[in-house]
Parts: sequence; C-alpha cells; structure tokens
Amino acid sequence: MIEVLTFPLKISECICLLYVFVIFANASEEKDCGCGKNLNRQRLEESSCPVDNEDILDDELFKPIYKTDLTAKMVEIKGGSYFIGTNAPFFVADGEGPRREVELNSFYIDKYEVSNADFSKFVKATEHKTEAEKFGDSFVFEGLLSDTVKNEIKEVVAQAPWWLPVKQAAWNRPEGSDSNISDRMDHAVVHVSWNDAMAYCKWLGKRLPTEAEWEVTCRGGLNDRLFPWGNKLLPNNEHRTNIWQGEFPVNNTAEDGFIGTNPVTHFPPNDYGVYNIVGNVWEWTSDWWMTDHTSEKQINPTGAPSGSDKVKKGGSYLCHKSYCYRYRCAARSQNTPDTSAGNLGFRCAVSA
Ligand SMILES: [Ca+2]
Ligand SMILES: [Ca+2]
Ligand SMILES: [Cu+2]
Repeated sequence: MIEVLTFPLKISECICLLYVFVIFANASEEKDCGCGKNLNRQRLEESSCPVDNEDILDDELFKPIYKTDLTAKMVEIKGGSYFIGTNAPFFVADGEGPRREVELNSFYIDKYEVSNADFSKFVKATEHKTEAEKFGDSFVFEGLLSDTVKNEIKEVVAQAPWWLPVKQAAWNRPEGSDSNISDRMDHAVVHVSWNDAMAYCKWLGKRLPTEAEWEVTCRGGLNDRLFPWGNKLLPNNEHRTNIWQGEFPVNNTAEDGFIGTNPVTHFPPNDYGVYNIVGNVWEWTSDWWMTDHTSEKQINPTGAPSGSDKVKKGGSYLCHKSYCYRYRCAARSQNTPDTSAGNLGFRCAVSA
C-alpha cells in the first residue's frame, strides 16, 4: 500500500550571482558526448548558496493524491531479480559494465516522460522557480536557436561548441527569450535540473527512479539487449526513438520526424508499456554517479552514497552513434544536480 505523504517542498531562495559553467576537458576520456555530459553549472561559493532550505509550498496548496490517481499513467514493475549493465560496454569509462544482477522491490514508474503540460500544472500550483530561471540561463543546442538569440551569445563551450549558454532559456522558453512552448505542451519538459525534477516528483508524492529501476524498466523484460525493443536500431526499418540522423552536429535530417523534442506519447512503447525511455530527452535518476560497479548481486542499489554528479540515462534527440552512442539501456552519463539543458528531462517513480 502506498502511503499518502505530505512533503514539505523546499527550494532555495538564495540569489546566487556567482557561478561558472565548468567544462571538464578530460583528454583520457572517450569521445565527448554530444548530449551535454560535459556541461555543468557549478557555483563558485557553495557555502553562500545553500540548496533546498525554504518551503515553497503552503500546506493548503498541497492536494493529497491518492493511489489510484498516483499510479495512473504509471506501470508497475514487479519486484524480483533482474540484470542491468553490460559485459560489452561501448563506453568503458562510463561504467556501463559489468552485467550484474539486482534484486528490486516492486515499484511504479511513469509511462511517459514528464511533459510541459505536466510541469506547468506543478508551476501553477507551487510557483516553483526552476534553477535555470534563478540562474538566468540554460544550455541550448545551437541548431535550435534563432539567429537573433545566437548572435547575442559570446561564450563558447570548448569541448562542445554546439552548446550555447542562452539567457532566459528555461522550461517555458526552451530556446530563449523569443521562444515558448504553446505548440508543444505534450512534449517532454526540458531545462529542469535534478533539484527541479525532485521537487516535481515530491509534489506528486513520488520520487525519481534509481538507476537500477530505470534500467530494468528500459529493458522491458528482454534479456541483455541494446535497446528497449531489442538489438536492431530500426526493426522493420521503423524508427522507435528520437535521436539524431545525419551528420552530427551539422546536419540533422530528422528522419525520425523530430529535430528537437517529441510528444511523450509518440513512438511505440516497450513491452512494459513505457514510452521514450531511450531517446527524446535524457532522464535524471536519484543515484549519485559512480563507475566502479561490483559484479556481486545488489539488493535495491541506490548508487554512490554521495558525490558531485547525478546519473542521467537514455540519451536524447541529439545522440548519434558517431558521437554519443548513449541511447542504449546500459549507457549512462552525468551532470551536477543544478545543471539544466535543452535535452534533459525526467520521469518519476514510486515504491509499490
Ligand atoms: Ca530526431
Ligand atoms: Ca527519454
Ligand atoms: Cu548523447
């Protein structure tokens, strides 16, 4: 039975003017991810910027959500033994291996990525300000920007020049000041940090999935396959997910139908009934990043006990095999919890 809990939501009201975009250029690392793993927002003075300290919700604003509503648009994944990881890692340094057994309790996970319509309800109810809004900018892939916005930008990200820090880019203005979401309310929300994602899930009495839960969901009951539907990227020559076709980063032919995000109900679900778990947008998980996984069986693993980065999974509409072959269930990447970008979203889970 799921208990209905009232979570006092926290948010920092801290006005943090000092921050830098930190780009890690690690020569020993394999090819830079086209999808933003090296983009991170990092505060210069952590101590002056506490995260999560003040209530943003009046108790009155919180409407208790009961189990029937809570698990609508979710699927139940039965507790039991599953395998995650791979013994044929493509990015060894990412910690994709080894293939290992996990034992999980039953949980529910959202069928769909959280959409703009979903997130706008949250913002209306709670007046939540996302970290992108508080910092005043977020990362956008340059190919999606208008010339006007592009011409205003001076900074360049050394290892990934196709990412631009765009003033005023946020969940409701995904490409900056001259953009909006009115024609894509059913698309996955983006420019949400891990902290924003946590706040959203908590508001609904949910939480983020652990990486193990996410990956078990991704695999859809199949045994050691690359993708949620099997090993062939295009079964029967059909696109099953939104990634990049053409030459990254210069020519996006959008053969899958989408240059940017897609509606969260688009493309067929996997055998668990879960949509877009790879591709479309990266999805935050609750785990702190680590790469040295034991091959021993783990029970309800939750990642590293602490860290600086959170694990994100599934890849995005910017992933191409030549740069960022990360639209596989075993693939993973990382960002700091306050980072946001135009290809990074989430879905929620809840224990059964
Ligand atoms: Ca695409
Ligand atoms: Ca996804
Ligand atoms: Cu990628």
